[in-house]
Amino acid sequence: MVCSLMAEQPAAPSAQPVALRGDYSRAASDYTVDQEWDAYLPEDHEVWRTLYARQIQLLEHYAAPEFIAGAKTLNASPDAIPRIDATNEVLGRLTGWSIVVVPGLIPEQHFFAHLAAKRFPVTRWIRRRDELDYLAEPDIFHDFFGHVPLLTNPIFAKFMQAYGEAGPKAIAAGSLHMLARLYWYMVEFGLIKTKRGLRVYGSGILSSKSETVYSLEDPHPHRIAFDLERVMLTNYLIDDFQQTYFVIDDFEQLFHAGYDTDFAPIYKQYRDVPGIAPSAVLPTDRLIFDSSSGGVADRG
Ligand code: HBI
Ligand code: FE
Repeated sequence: MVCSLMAEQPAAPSAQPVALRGDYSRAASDYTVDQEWDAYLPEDHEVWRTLYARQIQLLEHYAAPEFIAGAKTLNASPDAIPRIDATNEVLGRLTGWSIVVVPGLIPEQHFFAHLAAKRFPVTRWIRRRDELDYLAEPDIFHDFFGHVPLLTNPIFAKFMQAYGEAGPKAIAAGSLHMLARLYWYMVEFGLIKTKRGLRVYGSGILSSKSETVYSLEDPHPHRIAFDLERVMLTNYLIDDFQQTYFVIDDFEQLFHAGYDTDFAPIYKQYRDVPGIAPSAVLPTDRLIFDSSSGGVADRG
């Protein structure tokens, strides 16, 4: 098991059900809690320090420039779990987004409502030292380090808001699984073309040391040019490296797909169509081959 957020998508096929770890007893009706920063233990901050140190040095080579810029702007402490109040002052000025602290995974409709209101839910707790590489639920390292940097980017932030706004209709249409695939492949595991070759922007990748390297350098996974319907039809596995990564040209492409699309006809058209296997390559796919010496070549 290599991905750091096995239970992130409760509806996904999972090897086994996961008992949620957070303390939900003091959560408000929108599932928010106080961060209670002073209650973190010294070993919690030490785990943050370890994870931060090994991921930050990977960013320069692997992460999208927009992600790196966002991480720099947020200026999270390498040494201690961030104080969410302080982050919110920076984030609010930039894109009007804020972070709310939650006990862990929250029900979909609440998750969507927060995003639609430009609030990103970040889990309060951090993993233990014996779980640095494997985690069954998102923790504050995944949520904060992986997701918050791109919320400083106005275009990406708008996509996230549009995703939240799309939630209730997907639930009503019985098509949550199709919308969730968009989040999975594009928010958690997305790649992007840059002038210097492929880079990672997906949170699930960038909060995992091994998948960061694997996603760009391993010859096995397919890297396929983004196509909204293709993504929304593709199944995923949540407890291993991805077999397919989808590649966007830029964040505008993602934003337009999320914002200008009426998903209702897509839900209807594909209602009874089985999902595409995570390992499949279709004749219509445009495969992306990266030449690390600069430039991205399209073939297929
Ligand atoms: N809750 N805290 C949290 N974080 C998530 O990423 C999350 C969630 N609840 C539901 C959910 N994700 C997904 O099922 C939706 O994106 C579909
Ligand atoms: Fe996530």
